[in-house]
Amino acid sequence: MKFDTLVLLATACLKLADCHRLHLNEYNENELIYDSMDSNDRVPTNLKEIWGDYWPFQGINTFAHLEHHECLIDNEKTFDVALIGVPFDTATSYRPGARFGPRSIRAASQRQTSLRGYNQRANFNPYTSWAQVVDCGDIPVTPMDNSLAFTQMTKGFEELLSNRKSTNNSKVPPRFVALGGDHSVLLPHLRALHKIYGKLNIIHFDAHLDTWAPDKYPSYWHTNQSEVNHGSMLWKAHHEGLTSHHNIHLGLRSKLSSIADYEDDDSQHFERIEADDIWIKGPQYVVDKILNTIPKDTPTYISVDVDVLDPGFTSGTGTQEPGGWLPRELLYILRQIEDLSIVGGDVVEVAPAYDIAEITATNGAQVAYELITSMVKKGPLDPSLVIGTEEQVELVSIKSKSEATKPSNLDKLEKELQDKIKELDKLKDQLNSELQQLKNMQSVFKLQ
Ligand SMILES: [Mn+2]
Repeated sequence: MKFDTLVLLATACLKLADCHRLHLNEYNENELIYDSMDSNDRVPTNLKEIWGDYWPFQGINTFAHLEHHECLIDNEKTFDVALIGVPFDTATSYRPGARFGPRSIRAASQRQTSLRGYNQRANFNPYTSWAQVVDCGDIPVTPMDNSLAFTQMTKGFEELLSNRKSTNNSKVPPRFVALGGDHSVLLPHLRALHKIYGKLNIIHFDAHLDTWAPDKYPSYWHTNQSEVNHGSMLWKAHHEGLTSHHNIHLGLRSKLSSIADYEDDDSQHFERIEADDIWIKGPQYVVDKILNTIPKDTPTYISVDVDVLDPGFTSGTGTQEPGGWLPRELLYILRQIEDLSIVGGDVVEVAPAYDIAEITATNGAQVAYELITSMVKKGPLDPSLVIGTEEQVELVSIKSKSEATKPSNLDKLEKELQDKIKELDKLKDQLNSELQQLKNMQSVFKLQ
């Protein structure tokens, strides 16, 4: 390169730098803000307006960037629909890790904002309608003692449902979409809802029955607490009298102990939709079956175990079962049943340690969004659904009194069976301890 070309280039570079410096020298913060505002024809009134707009990947993670209320601590604030995390997973029978579900679902929900919250499947934006929708944070649950954990969860849900008020009608409590946690977190939620609404219809999306009696998990060792796990909580709910006679499972395909599992399930008043029904019999069959099973104007709970979806869409869960639903099928069905009286719901079993590229958590966040959409779109709950604790106690006692004087044949049979099971359990314990004694004696003889 010639010398004069080099000089020319150097001069040009210096001029450019000069220009740039000149531009920086002219930079004025106020001008920058007001210039751009002038061009948009508006003047900022506060700092929030200037600094409050996040891109979806920015800011602290609450669900869908919703306002965070510390709902368990603050009993003054009112709200209508809320997310509540339940980070508990020590009732899991296989892969643990769902205690990290709430935070992973929150992280995966970040592309939901009130500005982009319009649900085109529902023609509705749940975040800009009548309802105050908030993120209540988590129930602090111990990972060290399941008995204590269930007390904490039960008290937590009772506090939220019995002592918090909705904005619309002080007699109707807010509604919650719980983020699990393993599936057993449904039980404390149902206990608290039962105190408000009485018996609940359960719509249960899951690969598994979850109505298994505790003895379907055979073990010599047993406590009351060991009865409750993430495959037996619906059995427990039935035996605590929390569920109605109108319940349905959807997406079933798990291996069974035997067909007797279905007979047990029948006795707990569940209809069953198998995973294959959705493509063999079609989505309309599934929708009709739900709407024919669940009475529209009675309190209904929707529980979604993400393992209802095929493992291709839910690697991040504890008990995968091949051959599950597509996310589009689940979302479609959820939209078709939006007109039911949904008093609560959950998304459970998201275990992010096994998740690939946030796929499971993103599906979980979408399900929570669909549940919120349905709750808000339907409008405030009919106050007549609320039975209330006192009347509820009276109703239950009247009912149990009449049942005590005139027990049906079925009730008698059930009682007899339960007594027989208890008797056999005792015998089993006795035989086991005798067997142990014999073994001990045998080993002593061997030693001699
Ligand atoms: Mn489950």
